[in-house]
Amino acid sequence: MSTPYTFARDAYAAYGVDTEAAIDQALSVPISLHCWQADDVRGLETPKGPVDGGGIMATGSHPGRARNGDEMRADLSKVLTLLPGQHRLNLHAFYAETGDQHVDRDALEPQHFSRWLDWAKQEKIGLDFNPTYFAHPLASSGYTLSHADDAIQNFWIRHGQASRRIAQYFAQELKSPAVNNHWVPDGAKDEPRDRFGFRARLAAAYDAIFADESIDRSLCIDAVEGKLFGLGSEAFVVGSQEFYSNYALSRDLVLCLDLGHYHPTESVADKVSAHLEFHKKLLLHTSRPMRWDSDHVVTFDDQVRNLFLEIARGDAWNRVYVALDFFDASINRLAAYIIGTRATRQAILCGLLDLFPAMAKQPRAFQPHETLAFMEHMRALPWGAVWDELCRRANVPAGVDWLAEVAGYERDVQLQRV
Ligand code: RNT
Ligand code: ZN
Repeated sequence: MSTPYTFARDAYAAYGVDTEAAIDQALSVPISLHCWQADDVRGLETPKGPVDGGGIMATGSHPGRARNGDEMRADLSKVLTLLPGQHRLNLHAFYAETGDQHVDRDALEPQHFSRWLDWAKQEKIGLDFNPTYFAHPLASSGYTLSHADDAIQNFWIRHGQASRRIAQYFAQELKSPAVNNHWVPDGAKDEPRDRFGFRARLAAAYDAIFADESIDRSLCIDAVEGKLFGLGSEAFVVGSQEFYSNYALSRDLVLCLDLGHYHPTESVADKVSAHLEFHKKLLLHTSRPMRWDSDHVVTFDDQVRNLFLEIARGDAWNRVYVALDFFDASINRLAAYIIGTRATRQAILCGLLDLFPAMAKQPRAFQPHETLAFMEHMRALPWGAVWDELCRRANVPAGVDWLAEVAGYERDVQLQRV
């Protein structure tokens, strides 16, 4: 019997593309869900740090935000039932749960995340980690690891060191390497007098963090993330793209590319082969910058599609870690997760449905206009029917059939949070 999927399978087979293999592989790529969409990047510390989020900000006041770790985990568990494929959870250090006790960032230990770890075991997923170098009184000057005051800089170095011990512990407990991503907000709103000093101090601080030989680098996978600018760091970002590309390469660390961290006309897809010629691995933060690094929910846009098409063309699946990074407080937060994660996996699937590998076996080379014509044709091919089949095989709702689940959960759970 002919179904939308068999029709699509045959349409792709005509170009030598195996949709069955694409579905299997697309399901197997782990996507790390960022915990911070669930609570609008607030964190669970008591007392809560300053509202200043280091230049990142969730806007909106849709009701139903998770107010504590239990609510976050409940929301994330629900989300996971509505997503196809392999997932992980990406935790930030300020989601430690320390009860009545105040534990500062430099004193955090694995035990402060035991509830997250238990949850990850129950969900059978791996954990990733991020030191939190923002939303803290010692970050209010706008500088952390590059701070000129030794006492402040050392505090953040100790936090970075603690984060690696925590990531390593997660990896050991869950038998799955944990990516530990370092991003600092350090920078200046207006033209600084000194740039050299800040960059020298940032490199020295990271060197102190990564010098800890008790950390097994095959368990704690350290990544570093640069950006172009932030709110309050418009003129100068200490950890710029060039800084981190050079730093990661020279220290054998993973470089993180966030889709929102470039000038809007730059193509992140184009950067992949340039970096992978030299770097061993990349961490990808999928996001959607709208006019600026606004961290909108990821959609199936050209940036995301082209990024994963490029990963597929380089057969670089084992050289990238895929993680999400967006936060929108103006819409239902479960839906935000589901839309953004599905869009990311749809782009992975479409990368795997690329027509060109099979066509490259043809005896004659393509002319540029033919390449362009096939690229356009790929948009029109019935990938949506392949996606729906992927969802069915993963036993999750296809299409937008998950909306009813989100509506029920909003009514019964989220809107009861008053
Ligand atoms: C900030 C970076 C960073 C953060 C998270 C919360 O611009 O993208 O990844 O979004 O650490
Ligand atoms: Zn990011």
